[in-house]
Formats: sequence, C-alpha cells, structure tokens
Amino acid sequence: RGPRPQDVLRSYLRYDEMNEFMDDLQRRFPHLATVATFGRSYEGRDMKVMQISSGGGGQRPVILIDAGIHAREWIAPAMALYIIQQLVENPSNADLIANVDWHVIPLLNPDGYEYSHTTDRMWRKTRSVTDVPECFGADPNRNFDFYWGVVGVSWDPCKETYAGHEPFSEAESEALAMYGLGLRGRLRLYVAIHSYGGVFIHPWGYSHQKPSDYPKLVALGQEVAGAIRRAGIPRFDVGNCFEMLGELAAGGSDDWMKGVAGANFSYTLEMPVPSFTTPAVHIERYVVPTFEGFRAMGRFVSGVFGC
Ligand code: ING
Ligand code: ZN
Repeated sequence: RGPRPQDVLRSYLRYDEMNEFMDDLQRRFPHLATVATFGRSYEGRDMKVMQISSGGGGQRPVILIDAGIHAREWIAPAMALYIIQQLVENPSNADLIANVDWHVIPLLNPDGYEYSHTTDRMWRKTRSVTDVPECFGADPNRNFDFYWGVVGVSWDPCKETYAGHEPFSEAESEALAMYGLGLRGRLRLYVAIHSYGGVFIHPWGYSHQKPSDYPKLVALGQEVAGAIRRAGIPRFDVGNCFEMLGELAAGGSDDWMKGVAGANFSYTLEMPVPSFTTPAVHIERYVVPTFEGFRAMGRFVSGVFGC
C-alpha cells in the first residue's frame, strides 16, 4: 500500500508516492474522494486532481487549490496533501465539505519536482526544451494567457521567470487553465500554494489597478491571515503582488483564474517557511497552523455560497 496518512507530515513525497496516497484515499473513501487525471506534463507524467465531494451531484460551489507549480517549493505539495488528508479522513472537518466541493492538485509541475529531487534542488521551472539548447523550461506561473508578458517576466529561456515563447506554451499551465474553465460557474475560490514568505496575495499581479471587488478580496484575506496567525504563525500578511513582493508579475495563475475563469476569490499563498529547503522534520510545524487558514476559507465559502 501507499504512504500512510501521517507520512505527508514526515517526509516530502515523490510524484509516485503522491499518486499512491491519493489512490489509497479513493479506495478507502470512495464516496468522498475521487482521483482524476486532467493533463499530461511535458515529459509525459499524468497530472492528477483529488476531487473531494460529499454529494450534491456536481452542483456545489468549488474551491480549487493547486501546489507545486514551482519545482523547488517542496512544502507547497506537502500542504496540499495535508489538506486532502484532513478533509477526507478527519471527521471534525466534516462541516468544511458539507456543501462545498474541494478540488486539490498537489503537484502541478511533476517534471520539475522530480528534477529538483534527482538533479537540482533549486529548480523552479518546467523541463520543456527552449530555443536555447542548454536551457530548459519556462516559468509556468508567467505563462497564463491573461496580460501575458506585460511585466515582471524574462524573455531569456535561461532565466527563472522566462514567460515561454507564447501563452500556454507549457502543458502544465494550460492543463490547469482548462481545468479551471471546466468548473464554469462553480469556481468560487482559487488558491495557488507556493513558498516562501508567509503572505497571502490577491490580484492583480499584472497591474497596480485594483479589482472592483478588492475590499472583499482583502476582507477574506484578512480572515485567513488572522486564522493562521492565531494558530501560531506570528507574521502572515495580506496584499497584492506589488505590496507584498515589491514587483508586478503578469501571467500568473491567480490573475488568470479571476480574470478569465471567473473565480470570485483568487489568491497565491506563500507558505510561512524561512527558505525553500525547510527540513522534512519541520513540515508539521508550518503545515498544521496554515491549515487553519484553509479551514477559514472553507467556512467562508460555505457561509457565502453554500446552501
Ligand atoms: N512567488 C510568486 C512567483 O510566481 C507571484 C509570486 C504571485 C507572482 C502571484 C505572480 C503572481 O514568483 C513564488 N514564490 O514563486
Ligand atoms: Zn512559486
């Protein structure tokens, strides 16, 4: 059998182990948890989503979460797997799935993630070929087709924030986008889990402009950040990309989910860890308090959109 539930807090699972973990949950909780393949990576790995639903016939509001779009941000997939495990296996979270469906993609960039385990711990991008023979990959979080390339990207295939030669040149970003579109009018909240920094970022990334519903985005953001702080993370802040990181960046998944797929609420969550290389023994101390933020999101979506 695959990794045990507690293993997601004890080690950084590899691609195959994550799939075994999800298959195992589906076997044990077939009425709650479904694994679906929604795309294929550049190197041919299946991209999987865990769909968690307690019923409702596919009509309920959806919270869409992904992690691991950047290879080296290992704590992000660990967070996503813990969310899956808690929603499916912990009865005290039953209220969170009573009238909301959660779709969680634990590893959006499996090629880069595996490469960061085998070859280069600090790899960020995908592993596709580029125009430069010795340089690989584009930044999938600069590759979405919404104000693509207008700011905060590189056009050099050898750089970390290379936007790609065209929007959705990367199979991984395109697969996520198509999945988001497929959720049509049900996509209420989208969260991209990254590391690191301890910030909760709302659109827009591409511009200083504020979305018309900016006060609502900030209000939910503050609720989430407050829950994480109360759970024992002293610093966790809310703002847009420029306020939090000091620069604009276009072509991110959060902007696309709000601007094109129509997600009501859309965020990038930077895990509150001090580096990309947090030792596995410390996964628990960051992931468990951050889950309180996801519980706050679930309560909010249930309260506002649930019935
Ligand atoms: N941070 C994000 C990045 O892609 C970001 C910051 C958020 C950019 C939202 C654009 C939109 O650079 C990390 N850690 O990757
Ligand atoms: Zn990232």
